[in-house]
Amino acid sequence: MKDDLGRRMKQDYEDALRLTVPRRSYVVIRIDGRGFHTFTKSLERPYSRRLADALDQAAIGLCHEMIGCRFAYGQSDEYSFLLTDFEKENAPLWFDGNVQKMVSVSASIFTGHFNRAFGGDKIAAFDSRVLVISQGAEVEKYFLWRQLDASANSLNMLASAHYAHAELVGKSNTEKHEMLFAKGVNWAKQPADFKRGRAVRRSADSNSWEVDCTIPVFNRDPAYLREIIP
Ligand SMILES: Nc1nc2c(ncn2[C@@H]2O[C@H](COP(=O)(O)OP(=O)(O)O)[C@@H](O)[C@H]2O)c(=O)[nH]1
Ligand SMILES: [Mg+2]
Repeated sequence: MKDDLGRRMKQDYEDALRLTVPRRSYVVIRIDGRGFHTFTKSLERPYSRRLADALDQAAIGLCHEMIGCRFAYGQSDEYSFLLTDFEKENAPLWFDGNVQKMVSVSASIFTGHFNRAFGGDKIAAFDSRVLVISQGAEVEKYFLWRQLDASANSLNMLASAHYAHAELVGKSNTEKHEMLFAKGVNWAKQPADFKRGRAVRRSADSNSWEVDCTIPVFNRDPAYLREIIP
């Protein structure tokens, strides 16, 4: 009776929402801080090293756990992970591509590691989403897009550290650069990882994962991503 009931519950209700990532595709998982506009209120502006370090620790923790993880890229309150399953025949796909497992477990591992590394009383939460991309060139564009977002975010963060919100409304990027310049602040001279983001890559012996804080501008140096994306 119990086995029959279980089988029926699974079939009728669990299987109904079972979504699976297709094999031999590029899979990207992006994790983003929930309501971090509020969570980061008391943190250093424009760039909180404490926040970046905790995000990096969480990303490393997740890279260790995910099967087929190749690379991770992080900026602001987010991290994107690239997973593949096609370098070898029969290479496994994390949770056999079960989307619900992939998003829930990635968010929970990342959240656990982040909160341990960050400390403090407040509990941070993260959402997670899975993207399937069929072409390597498009994966490159994906990471290009996130890095463009890093530049835009860092300019906005820098501007809002020197000007009130009302003064910045409707201002173009060029105008923001000029306003900062008027106060002797140069966006170009800010730390490279603040402007470009950070990567987590396998170490040379490929036994561990390490943070790369000196990544290039992907647009200018396409070899960096092309070396990583299989
Ligand atoms: N103080 C501070 N805040 C940051 C830093 N990096 C990201 N943030 C905040 O994180 C937020 C992330 O944006 P977004 O994900 O779009 O907004 P959310 O929906 O509130 O999480 C930004 O609005 C910033 O306020 C940082 O280095 N220092
Ligand atoms: Mg967020």
